[in-house]
Amino acid sequence: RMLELELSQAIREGELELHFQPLVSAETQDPLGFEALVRWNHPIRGMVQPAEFIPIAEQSALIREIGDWTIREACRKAAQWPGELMVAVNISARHFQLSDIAEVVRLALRESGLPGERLELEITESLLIEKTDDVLERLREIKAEGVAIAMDDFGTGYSSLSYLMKFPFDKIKIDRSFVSASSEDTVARDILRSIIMLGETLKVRITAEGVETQEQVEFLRGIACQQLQGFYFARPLNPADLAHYFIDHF
Ligand code: G
Ligand code: G
Ligand code: MN
Ligand code: NA
Repeated sequence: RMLELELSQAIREGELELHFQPLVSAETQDPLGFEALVRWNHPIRGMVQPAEFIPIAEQSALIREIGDWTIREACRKAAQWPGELMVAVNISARHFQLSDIAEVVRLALRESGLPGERLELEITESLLIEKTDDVLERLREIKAEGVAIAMDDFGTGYSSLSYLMKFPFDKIKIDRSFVSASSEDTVARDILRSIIMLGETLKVRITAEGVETQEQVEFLRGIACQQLQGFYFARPLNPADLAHYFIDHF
């Protein structure tokens, strides 16, 4: 495939870049950190979204190079940010299979100087479906570096609750479909309330994703959701927009 060939050159050519979307405190609306979202700045096609090229990368071993690069680049960038801001990196299940992620994380922290406590890895349930014991062991190894593990897209898979029993997640990111539905649907609001209570019981931090309206912010604050993320606060920011964001907020 044409795109696959080009993708293999993209890293070397410096065509991949990270955009960063803020996660804010629900209480103060101050930024707590950013989620790294990879983009491919293709010389002819323009900005290619991850939904287009991550699946292609996952079909080959390219996801290993892209994923390893993303971890190292996210740490390198975050080490230059003001204050104690954290950075969250999405890890695909296939990347986790192909790479020694714990080793990559250790290298990324060492070469950037970023404290492990300021890095978070976002994983989805698809990772936990396979070879659970091995995966859990490697996640523990990563946690031992001080790095937090978040369950991404919570509520959309088919076995989220059983995974919460099997592994001590530091954070749950509630899928944006619940936040979106909450504007119209009392059941969605009841589910959100229940997930917050679950988080309190398990001592797991909760982030609500896909926050787009003031009304959603107020509802989520009212039910004591701690962290918010979504277009209401900011879209994923390219390097120039991120620089402006820092000027405005620090
Ligand atoms: O940024 P955007 O909303 O277009 O992201 C679309 C999807 O691509 C999301 O599910 C997101 O988690 C995923 N994605 C974005 N960046 C990365 C990345 O660096 N690695 C992996 N594995 N997935 C990513
Ligand atoms: O799967 P994951 O949660 O990593 O997906 C992140 C994706 O969600 C990114 O592509 C990002 O652009 C998108 N996103 C972030 N905030 C919002 C939002 O408020 N609304 C919508 N529709 N998408 C969002
Ligand atoms: Mn994510
Ligand atoms: Na998510």
